[in-house]
Amino acid sequence: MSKQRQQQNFVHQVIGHHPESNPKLTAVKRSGKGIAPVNIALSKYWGKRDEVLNLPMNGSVSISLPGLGTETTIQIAQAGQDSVRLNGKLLEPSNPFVKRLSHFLNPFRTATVFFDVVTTNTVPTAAGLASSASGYAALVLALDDLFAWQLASQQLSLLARLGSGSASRSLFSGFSIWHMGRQADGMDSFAEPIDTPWPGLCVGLVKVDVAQKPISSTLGMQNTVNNCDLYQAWPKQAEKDMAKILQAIQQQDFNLLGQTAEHNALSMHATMMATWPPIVYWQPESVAAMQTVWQLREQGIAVYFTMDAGPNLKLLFPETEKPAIKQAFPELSIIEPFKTKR
Ligand code: 2P0
Repeated sequence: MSKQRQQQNFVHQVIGHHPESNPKLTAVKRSGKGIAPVNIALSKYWGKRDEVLNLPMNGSVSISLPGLGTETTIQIAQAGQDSVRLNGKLLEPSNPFVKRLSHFLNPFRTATVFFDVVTTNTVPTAAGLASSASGYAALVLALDDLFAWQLASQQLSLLARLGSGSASRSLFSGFSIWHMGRQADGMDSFAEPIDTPWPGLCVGLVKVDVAQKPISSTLGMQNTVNNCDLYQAWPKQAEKDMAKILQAIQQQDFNLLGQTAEHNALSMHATMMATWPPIVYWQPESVAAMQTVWQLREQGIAVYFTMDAGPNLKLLFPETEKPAIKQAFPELSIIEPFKTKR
């Protein structure tokens, strides 16, 4: 079966669409809108067991960052092609971002239907946070609105996963868990919220470099899975780490959370470095920031870091450590995921 057909079947299975009649793919309003936050994995997703359906080798746990994310509107286009406006700028049809988005939208239309997509990241570009997770989550919410499917969050997560694995976790606030699933059809690989808040937990963004990364996560994972012997150990560790992160959340055990997240991130990067050709996202300033974190811990300050497929660090620390952390990282942007707005 072609890749396109496989993805189409998956989408139809999720939205309950019947090929003979397509009421599910009729826009019921002029435009649909969706908003979704970015998320940071505490126990990471690295590696796919199915590249067509974006099925992960291991489960992952994340935390969403309120106020940082993507807002997207979608409508049926009058012109005979898709158009994408990103952060106010109309992109060329040949732009890889447009191509990926159009490809994602294919299962949601017949050959003569095109879409106008307007998407804005509320993540300052300078924050160095990836936006494909919030981007595909917001797009799926916008489609749900346009077609009035009123899908449950589990279904929305399944659809977002098809756009970008980490997008499956971006439909929720607070902590989320993405179950790896076991089925070949991918219907059991979705994320759901973990309903335990953690008041006082802080996430700090250390910006080392915000330029486009040299190798995409998608390609990085593919190379690691195919060309790294150490990778064999990864899925097992990831599952163990996920259990520890869940325990830390339930017991509000900050050291367990931080230690596990930092170890998990470094282990993931170790598999990348042990790939050939090597994948190293770190820069000298990334290592300098790690050393600052380790020095702070030696001084008794509770702070840990995690890192994704890029050179920037994300710090984890309790609110009580804010003054010391700010002193060591004067430029730090601090987000408090569980702080209620006043
Ligand atoms: C994560 N990352 O769990 C891991 C940690 C990066 C490092 O999910 O190919 O953009 O679109 O499924 O979701 C980034 O990978 O990759 C990611 P695709 P995605 O957050």
